[in-house]
Amino acid sequence: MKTSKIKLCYSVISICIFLISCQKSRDNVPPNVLIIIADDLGWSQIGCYGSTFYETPNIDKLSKLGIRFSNAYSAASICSPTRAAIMTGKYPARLDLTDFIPGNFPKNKPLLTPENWQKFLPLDEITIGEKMEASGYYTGFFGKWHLSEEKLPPKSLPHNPSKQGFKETFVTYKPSGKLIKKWQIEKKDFHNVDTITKRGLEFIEQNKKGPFLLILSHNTIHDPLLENQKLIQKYQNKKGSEKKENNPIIGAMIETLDLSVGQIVKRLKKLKLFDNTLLIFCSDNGGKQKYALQKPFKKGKGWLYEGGIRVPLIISWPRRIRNSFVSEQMTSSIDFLPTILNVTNSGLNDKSFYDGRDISQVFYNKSNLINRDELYWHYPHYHSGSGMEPASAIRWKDYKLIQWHEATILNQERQIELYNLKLDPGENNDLSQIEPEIAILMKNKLKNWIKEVDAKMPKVNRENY
Ligand SMILES: [Ca+2]
Repeated sequence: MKTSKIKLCYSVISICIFLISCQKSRDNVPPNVLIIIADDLGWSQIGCYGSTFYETPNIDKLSKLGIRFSNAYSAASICSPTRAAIMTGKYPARLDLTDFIPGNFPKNKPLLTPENWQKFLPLDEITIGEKMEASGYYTGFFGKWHLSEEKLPPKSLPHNPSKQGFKETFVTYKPSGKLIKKWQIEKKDFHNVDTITKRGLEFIEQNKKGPFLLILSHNTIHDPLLENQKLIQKYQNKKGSEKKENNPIIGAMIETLDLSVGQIVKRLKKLKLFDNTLLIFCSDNGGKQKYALQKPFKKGKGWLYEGGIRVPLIISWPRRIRNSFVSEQMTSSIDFLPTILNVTNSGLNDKSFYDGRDISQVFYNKSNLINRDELYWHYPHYHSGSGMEPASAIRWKDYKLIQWHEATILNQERQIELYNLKLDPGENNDLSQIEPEIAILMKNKLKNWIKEVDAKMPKVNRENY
């Protein structure tokens, strides 16, 4: 009797050990990584970020399964630099890739902007594709790249994603002028959403044994404003369509994007891959103010006010992110790469330098925020699309300081603006005269950072102004 009890006890213990080890080995299976990048999608243009006009049920559902970040930033207020930051984990200023490619060509401005900025992502930069490929991931990139010197083949080919660690690639372009393809019109796939989605679904299906890194980089909701007429009508007839923050065509474009997210998630679930897929949904910069106000924020794409750089970010990974929550963690596109390397165990012997931080602690323990006080931006150009002028900015704790280079270099008034974002997210009350100690502290931090990353600065235009 006694022996059989001991035997039973041993069996129970063995089963427990077996189950624990199974769970452990299951937890150690490297996750698939999927990054979905929306183009020019504003912080407030999604249901779960507060919009009652735009309909995003699939993106909202994703936020209910993971983390919705309320303090996420794009590394820049325009396309190419943010994309370079996602690829490398570095500040665009450190890469010297500070404007959209090919950039602006302003004339007769008070400042001469740097000319020799980096107009493609150099091949010797080690990208997330290369890192993940080296650690056994199969890599795919479908959609907007915008890190080559020229848009179209054959001139784009030397710097396209196929040269930066992505095995399967398909580069798409926004529908404008010569770039619009016949099939985009015929199939009413104006912004390539269906094409990118289809390629994504095929990739997932073919690589279901994993692990894979897949980047779906959408051209939508970047202009031109084009969508299916019926869908536009739905939003034209909707309550609130007359409000300046709501745009029916943008509404239709966002719905199409949201449907794509839904299709991708559905396929991951069908293949039982969703549980162990780290899915990052983000935007490359704020929404364009010209088309819709970016309430509650000031301005939009192009600007270093919150409307240009505070962006939606949702991360889900059901196997490790067990509870859904909203995180106030301050984070930026530069953090994706170090975070992904860490959670996939791809960065174990990695000696590379990143400006970004691994924020995965937030995944496992929502109260354990990363000790990150500062983020920086540098835009030494004039942005003709939005009216933005050369400036740099720092977010430090709850404060944001913007330094305007024209006023600073020409010794004019209003060189800096200071805001407390917690109290004043709309950046309406400039505190630079009211809290001068904070302003000086942040100005010095910004100055040191500009020096550290060797950021290129504009100069006085003595000849043409
Ligand atoms: Ca963009």
